[in-house]
Amino acid sequence: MSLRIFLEQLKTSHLPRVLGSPSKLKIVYGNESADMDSVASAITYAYFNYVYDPTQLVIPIINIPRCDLPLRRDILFALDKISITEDLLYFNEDLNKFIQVHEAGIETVLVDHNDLPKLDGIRTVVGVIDHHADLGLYKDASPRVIRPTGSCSSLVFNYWIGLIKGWVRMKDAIPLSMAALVIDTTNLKHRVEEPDLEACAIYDKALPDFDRHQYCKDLKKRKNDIKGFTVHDLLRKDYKQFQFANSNGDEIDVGISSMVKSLQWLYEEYGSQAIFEDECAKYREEHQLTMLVVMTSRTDDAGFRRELAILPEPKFQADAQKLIAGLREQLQLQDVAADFSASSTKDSNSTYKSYDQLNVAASRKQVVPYLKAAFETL
Ligand SMILES: [Mn+2]
Repeated sequence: MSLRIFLEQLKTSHLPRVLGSPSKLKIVYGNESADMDSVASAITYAYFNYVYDPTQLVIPIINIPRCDLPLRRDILFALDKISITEDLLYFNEDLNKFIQVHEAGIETVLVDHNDLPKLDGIRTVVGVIDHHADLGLYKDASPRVIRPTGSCSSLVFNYWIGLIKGWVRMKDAIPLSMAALVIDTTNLKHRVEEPDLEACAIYDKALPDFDRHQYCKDLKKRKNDIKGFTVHDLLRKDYKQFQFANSNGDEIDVGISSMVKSLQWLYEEYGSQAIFEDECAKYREEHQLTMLVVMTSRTDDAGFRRELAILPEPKFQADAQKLIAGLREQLQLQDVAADFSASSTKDSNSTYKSYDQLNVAASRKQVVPYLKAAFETL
């Protein structure tokens, strides 16, 4: 059995057999950023589940529209390494179809997130494996593994190896688990926790000739390759949306896009800061957001660096400033140098504001709970 054969058989015989049957359909899906970790966690979970018990099927779903996969060049590269092609995968539009045709209902396993699924018809969460802050939901789910790790894929692997007992039958999917691990931890250099080391020790034993260092470099190169992408492509390439509520009953919708280039690079690449802002404003309107946040990260001569930019809708501008004031200390936000913004042809009505984020350890995973807490006190 290989991962490819599993996916082929799923498509041609298993899924047609269960779809529309009187028993529940079980799916596993990662978070809406559909980054390497979410994709690897979902696919490996489904495969290991099958290796463990071929009578219990779980369908892996990639939590984006099919047309968005080509924006993720690192994922295409990792999938290609184990001969997985896009036609063997399932996306949001496939899930919508399942919800419509499968009246018996759908059971869901969440990997790489632990909040409420947005789609109706998949409210029954039966399993959770995640490394984000525990929201305390689905206390009866089994498995329910939520703990900090560099990569959620490590928790998925460790969970299943405990049941399968031995990596031999899991070996075929290890390059995919390893892709998520090396991307999330820069080949064990950052944010590594015990479960990552545990999983990695087995990966290295199973694939002794595999050059992890080179694999990490190859993947990062593709992840950072945004040649030919529009600003709109970049905004949706690594995007998550949240709804926060405060005690007054106000609700805000906040979208956060992560990008792998500096703001200055983006302004130059797309013509000017004004053009970049304009595209962001269009995206904010398209998604009906109260505020769009852009988080950048990159490594340059000064080391690893982050920036944060906000673009609130005009009527939220004053509150957005208060929110930022609440985050300033935790994220060590600093206003960008004056000459930097003065050089742009900034429209005086613009609500755009950007900051250097000196707390470089805080990725979106940390920023979201900070934002949530700051809004609660607003
Ligand atoms: Mn993750």
